[in-house]
Amino acid sequence: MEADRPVDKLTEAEARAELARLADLLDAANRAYYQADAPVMPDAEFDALKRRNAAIEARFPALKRADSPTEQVGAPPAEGFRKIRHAVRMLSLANAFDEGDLREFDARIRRYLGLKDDAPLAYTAEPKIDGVSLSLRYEAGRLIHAATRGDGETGEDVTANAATIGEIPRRLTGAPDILEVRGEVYMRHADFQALNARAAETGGRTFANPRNAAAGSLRQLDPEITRARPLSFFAYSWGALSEPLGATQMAALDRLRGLGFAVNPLTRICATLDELIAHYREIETRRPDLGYDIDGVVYKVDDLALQARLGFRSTTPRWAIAHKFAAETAWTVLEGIDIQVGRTGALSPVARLRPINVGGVLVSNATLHNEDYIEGRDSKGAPIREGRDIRVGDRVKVYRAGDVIPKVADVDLGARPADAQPFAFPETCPECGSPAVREPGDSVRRCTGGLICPAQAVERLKHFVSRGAFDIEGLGAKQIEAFHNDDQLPVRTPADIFTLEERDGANLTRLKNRMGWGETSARNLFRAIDERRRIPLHRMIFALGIRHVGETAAQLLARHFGSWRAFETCLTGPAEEAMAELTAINGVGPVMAQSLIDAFANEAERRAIDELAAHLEIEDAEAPRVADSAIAGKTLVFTGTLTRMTRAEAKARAEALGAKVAGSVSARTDLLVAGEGAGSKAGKAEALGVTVIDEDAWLDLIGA
Ligand code: JCF
Repeated sequence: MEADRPVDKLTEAEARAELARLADLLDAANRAYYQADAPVMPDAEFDALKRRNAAIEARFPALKRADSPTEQVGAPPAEGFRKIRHAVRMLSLANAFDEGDLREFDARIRRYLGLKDDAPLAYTAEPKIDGVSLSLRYEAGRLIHAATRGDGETGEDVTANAATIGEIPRRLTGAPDILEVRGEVYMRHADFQALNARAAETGGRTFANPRNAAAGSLRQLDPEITRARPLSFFAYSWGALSEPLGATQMAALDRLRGLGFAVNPLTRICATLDELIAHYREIETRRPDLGYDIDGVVYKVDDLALQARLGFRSTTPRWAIAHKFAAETAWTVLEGIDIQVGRTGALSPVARLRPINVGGVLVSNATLHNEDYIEGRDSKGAPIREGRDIRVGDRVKVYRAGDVIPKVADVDLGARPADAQPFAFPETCPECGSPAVREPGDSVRRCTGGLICPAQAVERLKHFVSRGAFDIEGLGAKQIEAFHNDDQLPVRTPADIFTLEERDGANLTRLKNRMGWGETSARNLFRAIDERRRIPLHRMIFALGIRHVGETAAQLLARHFGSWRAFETCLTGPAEEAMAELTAINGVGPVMAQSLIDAFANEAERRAIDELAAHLEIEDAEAPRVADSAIAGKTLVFTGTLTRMTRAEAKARAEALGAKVAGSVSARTDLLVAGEGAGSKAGKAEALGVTVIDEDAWLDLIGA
């Protein structure tokens, strides 16, 4: 039977067979998921199978199996590792996909530093290892701990496991007193194949690729298992240091090599963009013979003093970029198109594909973006793929670049079945039946059901417990799914999470009997929930899942308002005032502002937010890190030409010291920095009684 026969067309016998098939598939997926690091299908696919199962059960209640997947909560969470807070944040890298992105990266850096196009600016270039990042802390030459990246701020303590890796020294001689070495744990192809071969012989579990094998091996609770796994390590960066490792990236890497770390031998200094590109091509050519997986080339500004001036955006350094290898493509059959409903109600078409290997990864789903894309038009109505539409049954080209979601890029009209029909995009929400509408100018059709739409409610809850939000250990997407569907202990709104324990009662009977949790994992869950009754303001704002408000915006808002009270007061006050205050925040535009105002104006949303807030102690936003800096909390305006740093750098410096930078002088301006040739702004500032200082005074002020 076809896997995606519509549920309402199934005969009873087919339904019985299909329920058996789904029970097997879901059980296998669940096991793979909970044994970690070997998921056999994307979450979205798992969710879709689960929904199909529920739909069949709803139509044939008598066929519901004793082991029905509907009754299964995801397995209780694995015992955790201790958490380690990184002394210096562990960063990720921004991506470049082509030479244009690379030229832009270089131009941005030159602009920021005020360097001419032809001024010398050297970069390092090294292969980007496809493994797991790890931070090693040494004190007085001894390995003190090893932590995974985690969310960049806090990682998992895998010290015992890291200490079993041959390429990670336990002792160093001649090292700085405090030294944090960062790098990538990975598995070589030969080791990976041998490991899988052994596992297959002994009936153990095999891994899909070397990256998963490395991740799974590093995150073993028993270090003896890690010891038996052949892991390797390349050092490429550092965190806290008691003294500098060198003046340049390359010198620092040489020092690490001298201390006994493996540094990738293909790391080079490149003096020009052309040299970077040449080295990229060289690495790409050698990629098949390296013996380990890489997914691009990392470029870094070599001069560490320049790196320090460039600093960071929210999660990535300005001085580095990962140049990813070009995408892989493959042809397969489009077996179906499903519509997924996201957190903000967006209806996303997902291609169900006959599974196909695309550059080493088995792909069975891909995005089709939106209805215009399926029809062969872009958002402005211009043809894409020369206007060819995409139909179920078509032979399609699948495109996969790095870790982004694969997409359907093209269609082979010559192979189109005679009976293939144009895809009819639904105009009602497949999850709740509410009208799905497209606002003029929006390429996305959205369900208008809001919180009454179960799909939106569940996605909102998943977002609520996700990493940058409440990040509740033991309460992930799978558990949310189960709790949401549960008729005895339902979690329908975020506030419900905080009443779970109370609702279950002292004996936890419902959780234990009905949902299959053990005493310990239930207690751990409630402890993890209790830990989040105190929450930093920025996490609270991000967790609300308001459209257009991502992690960075939530940080900006938290820093601006300082307290939940101030944030809420603004958003529940007169809309024009809220709009004016919000859009005055650097980085907040009218679209985001309107989205915030709308969320707080919606009665159901408001109720959910108030009920949640009643369970929480929301911590005020941290005063800017440098609260004692002379300009913390002040509003600055720059005018005229600065000679020692660019406007961009001055602005970033001021913001890092807790100041706000405005574009024009007003009564609210605290300080005007007037460079050479300052004009009318300086006059206006004087008229308003605003303090005006010159560039030298500015440099003194920030201690430059
Ligand atoms: O090889 C890597 N995966 C890799 C990751 C190499 C680097 O030089 C990196 C990195 C992540 C962050 N450097 C940074 C700063």
